[in-house]
Amino acid sequence: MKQGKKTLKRIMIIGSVGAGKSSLMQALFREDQPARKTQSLEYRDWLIDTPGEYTENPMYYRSLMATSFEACMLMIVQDATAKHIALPHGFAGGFPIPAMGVITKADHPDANPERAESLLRVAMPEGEVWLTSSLTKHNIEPLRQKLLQCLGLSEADVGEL
Ligand SMILES: Nc1nc2c(ncn2[C@@H]2O[C@H](COP(=O)(O)OP(=O)(O)OP(=O)(O)O)[C@@H](O)[C@H]2O)c(=O)[nH]1
Ligand SMILES: [Mg+2]
Repeated sequence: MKQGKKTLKRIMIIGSVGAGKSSLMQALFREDQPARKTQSLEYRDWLIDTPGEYTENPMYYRSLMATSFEACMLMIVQDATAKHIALPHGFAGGFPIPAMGVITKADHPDANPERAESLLRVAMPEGEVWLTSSLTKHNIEPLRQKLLQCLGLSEADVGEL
């Protein structure tokens, strides 16, 4: 293993309540059980899941910022069916790490990926945007490979975490 468990930086997931962050995390971990409401910061092997309230309430921004020092990438999750984004203009620029966007619920009949991308661009003017579905698993495996690459981990490393 290249990095010890204690020093491994993780991917930090943020986004509105119900945006699909925990479902996405479980899909990325190849797990099948449905996500439960996230109550607090949840550290997994190479990801940090956050409650949507942390994204929606500026009172928690300080906590998000502090947690981001344990991460190497900010993943901003946007629900493809949502008409708003909870984050202010240029939010990603306030973090010491690069950001990427992930649009969830691509399978949904009300999904509007173009709208979701333009909403994401409010908070995150630069960086890759991926379209996914945790239900159909659209783009989940390619995204997993991309994230592991960012973390400098191989599938064999992940098995050892
Ligand atoms: N159709 C569809 N529904 C999804 C998808 N991902 C999540 N959902 C649904 O969206 C709801 C919220 O999903 P969660 O993963 O719990 O959302 P979250 O962002 O973790 O929410 P908080 O923990 O409250 O911040 C659940 O009912 C999921 O089943 C998806 O890709 N497609
Ligand atoms: Mg959650």
